[in-house]
Amino acid sequence: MGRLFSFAVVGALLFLVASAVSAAAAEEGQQRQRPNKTSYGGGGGIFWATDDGDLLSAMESDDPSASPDDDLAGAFSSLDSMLQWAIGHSDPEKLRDKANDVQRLSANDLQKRQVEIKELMERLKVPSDSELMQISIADLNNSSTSLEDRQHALNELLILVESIDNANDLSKLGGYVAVVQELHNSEPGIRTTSAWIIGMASQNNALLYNKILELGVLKILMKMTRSSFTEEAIKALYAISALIRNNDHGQELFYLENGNSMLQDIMSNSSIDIRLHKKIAFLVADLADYQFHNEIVKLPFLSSHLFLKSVVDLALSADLDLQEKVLMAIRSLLKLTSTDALDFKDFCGLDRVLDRMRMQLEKLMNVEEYGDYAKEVEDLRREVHTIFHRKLEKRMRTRHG
Ligand SMILES: *[C@@H]1O[C@H](CO)[C@@H](O)[C@H](O)[C@H]1NC(C)=O
Ligand SMILES: *[C@@H]1O[C@H](CO)[C@@H](O)[C@H](O)[C@H]1NC(C)=O
Ligand SMILES: *[C@@H]1O[C@H](CO)[C@@H](O)[C@H](O)[C@H]1NC(C)=O
Ligand SMILES: CC(=O)N[C@H]1CO[C@H](CO)[C@@H](O)[C@@H]1O
Repeated sequence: MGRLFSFAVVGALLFLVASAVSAAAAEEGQQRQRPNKTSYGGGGGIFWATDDGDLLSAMESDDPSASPDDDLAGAFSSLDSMLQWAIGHSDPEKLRDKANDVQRLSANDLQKRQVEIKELMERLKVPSDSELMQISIADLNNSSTSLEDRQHALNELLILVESIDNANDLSKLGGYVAVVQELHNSEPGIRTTSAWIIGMASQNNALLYNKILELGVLKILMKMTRSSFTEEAIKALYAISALIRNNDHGQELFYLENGNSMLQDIMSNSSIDIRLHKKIAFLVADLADYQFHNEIVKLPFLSSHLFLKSVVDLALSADLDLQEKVLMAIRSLLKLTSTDALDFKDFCGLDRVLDRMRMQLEKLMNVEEYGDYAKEVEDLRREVHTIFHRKLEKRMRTRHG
C-alpha cells in the first residue's frame, strides 16, 4: 500500500522542506503546527513506519516524551500535517541555519528545490485533504461500516475541518448530510463527535452555518443537550453556539425551536455538570451583546423576568469561573433597553446576590491561590453593581416623572 512511509523518505522530505522554508517561517514553525493532530491516531490516515529510528535522532527532538510509540505511530491526515509536525519537532536553531543557507541560494536554485518537493510529493501519492474527506464520507455513507470505523471516519473529519477551507469543501462534497445522520446514531460517542464536527466547522464561518442549519440540525442538537452523557450535552451546546453566534437567521430558528426553554432547563438544573452552566452563561452574554449592537429583538426571552432570574441565580455558585461568566452575562443583559431594572431588583434580587458575592470574594482575596483572580472578579462585580444602579435610577426617574 502506498500510504506507508519510511523514515528515509520522510528524512529526505524534511531536508527539502527545511531548505525551502524561509527563516521567518522556521521561527514560526513551532506555533504553526497543529499540536493535537497526532492525538487522533488510527483514523485511516497515513502511518509512519517505525522500523528505522534514524530520523528521530536526526531531528533531535526537543521533547523527551516524544517516543516513536506514542507519537510517531499516530496518524497524519495529510502531507501538510505531517510536514508541520516534522518542522515542529525539529531543532529550530538548525532549521534557521538551513533556512539562512537557503537565502543564499539563487532564485533558480530555489525554484529547483520547489520542483523537487512537488515531484516527491506526487511520487508519494499522498492523499489530499479532499481525498481523505471523500474516503471518510464514503465510510459514513456505507451502512456496512462498523461502529469503530465510523468513529474513525468522524475523528478524521474532526481534524480536517479545523481548516476553514476544508470545512467549506466538506459542504461541497455533501459531507454534512452524512455527519448530520450520525447525530441520530445510537452510540453516544458517535453522536458526540458528530456534534463536535458541526461546531468546529461552523465556528466563525458565515459561509457555512446557514447551510448546516438548512439540514435541520438545531432540533436534534437541542435534544442532545439533555443527554445524560455529559460530553454529548457539552458538544451539542458547543455546536448550537457556533451555529447561532452572530447569525440572525440562526437566532431566529433557535427562538422558533424554543431555545428559551432549553437554556432555562439547563440553568435551573442544579445537578447538571458545571461546564454546561459556564457555556450557557457565555452564550447568554454573547446573544445579549449581539442584540445590543444590532438593535434587533430576535430573542425577546432575553428580557423575560423568569429568564433573568435563572441567569442571576447561577451567580450563587461557589465557582469563581462561573461567577465571572455570569457577571458578564448580567452586565450584557443590563445594557439591553428591553430589560427592566426593576425585574433585576425585585424579581431577581440582584442586590442581595451581588452582596453575597462581595462577601465571598473578599474572603477569597485573602487566600493566596485565588487572590488575583478574586480581585478581578470583584472589579467586574463592582462594575455590574454600578451599571445596575445607574439603570435603576433612570428607571425610577421615568416612573416618577
Ligand atoms: C461498504 O463496506 C463494506 C464493508 O467494509 C465493503 O465491503 C463494501 O465494498 C462497501 N461498499 C461501498 C459501496 O463502498
Ligand atoms: C451515499 O450513498 C447514496 C446511495 O446509497 C448515494 O446516492 C449518495 O450520493 C452517497 N452520498 C455521498 C455523499 O457519497
Ligand atoms: C438535571 O440534569 C441531570 C444530569 O444531566 C439529569 O439526569 C436530570 O434529568 C436533569 N433534571 C431535570 C429536571 O431536567
Ligand atoms: C483542543 C485540545 O484538545 N487542546 C489540547 C491540545 O494539547 C494541549 C497540550 O497537550 C492541551 O493543553 C490542550 O487542551
